[in-house]
Amino acid sequence: MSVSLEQIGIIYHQSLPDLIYQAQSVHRQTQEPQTVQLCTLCNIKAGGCPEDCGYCSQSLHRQHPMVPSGLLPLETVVQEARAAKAQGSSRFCMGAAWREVQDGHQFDQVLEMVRQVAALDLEVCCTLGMLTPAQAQRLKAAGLTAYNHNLDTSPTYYPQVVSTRTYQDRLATLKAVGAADISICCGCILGLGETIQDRWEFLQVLTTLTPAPESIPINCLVPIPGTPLAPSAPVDYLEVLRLVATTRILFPQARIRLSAGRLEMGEQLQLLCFLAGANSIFTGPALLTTPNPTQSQDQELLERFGLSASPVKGMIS
Ligand code: SAM
Ligand code: DTB
Ligand code: SF4
Repeated sequence: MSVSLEQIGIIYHQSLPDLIYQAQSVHRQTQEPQTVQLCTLCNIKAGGCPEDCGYCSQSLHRQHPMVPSGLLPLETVVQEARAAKAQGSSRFCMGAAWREVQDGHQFDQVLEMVRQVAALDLEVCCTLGMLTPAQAQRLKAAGLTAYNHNLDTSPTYYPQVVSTRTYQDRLATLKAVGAADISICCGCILGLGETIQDRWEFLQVLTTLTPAPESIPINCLVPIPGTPLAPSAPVDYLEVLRLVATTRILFPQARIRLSAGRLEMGEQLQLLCFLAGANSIFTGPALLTTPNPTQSQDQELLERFGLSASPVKGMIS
């Protein structure tokens, strides 16, 4: 399915009540409106990344790059996944500050992490940078549910954000992921200095992916001191809301995940986003390198909204 920019613009610019009503209607037909999926992130390899993404603290291109970590030990990662499940997460996402996956011992270790996390009956996601089709097949064989690989913005604005890879590189990895029958998780960042039209173009590209994305993380830029894009102006909250609603209307089946920036969003904007079709959050005290609401804050938030975490397999609720 491909949708024109004009059609996306018409959806986006409806009156807010009409937009939210349409998004809620779609949401109620395709999703369970009382539940929110909790997904816990784990940074299995921090820092030392050769890419120059202008928003990221883990890049080697910073004036004071962070001290890179080695790959976390298998037992630590599995322990974190167990703890995440005990706290209500049904999905566990392992991120590595790599440009691309390289075959060898470290990738073999990651495959073992995927196997052991999958054995806990959790959805398993990885975000490891670029993949070859063969690497995607190996991840699938290990039990990977989904692969997160963000396009971040429009093809036209992309070169302002990162210069060490192209949009086409990103699309090639997404193609390899889809061909291996792994679900696609592909999101954006709002607040990189892009225009509203860039955000529509991002959504338009998403509509051309096969298979359609199973999950769409919406990140609001967390401005990290020392990163080139940190001085960008924050995004008006209604633009976040309109984008979430438009995404829900265009992708009735996808999980829409409120990702980076929830601390800055506050309770009211998160509530509006849930009303507009968001139905997942990243949980845990940290995202990759930046803070996130605590487990008890999130539990309280959901309770106050009358929402509950999506069921976790093998747990009595
Ligand atoms: N290195 C891999 C890659 O880039 O695909 C995986 C990890 S990377 C940190 C995962 C995603 O986090 C990026 O694609 C970007 O969308 C998001 N991200 C990174 N830094 C961010 C920030 N400061 N604010 C919001 N989102 C951010
Ligand atoms: C995604 O779209 N957002 C998450 C996850 N996928 C890997 C990462 C957000 C990172 C925010 C900045 C940081 O903590 O360094
Ligand atoms: Fe590396 Fe990913 Fe950060 Fe880009 S976003 S610098 S690829 S860790």
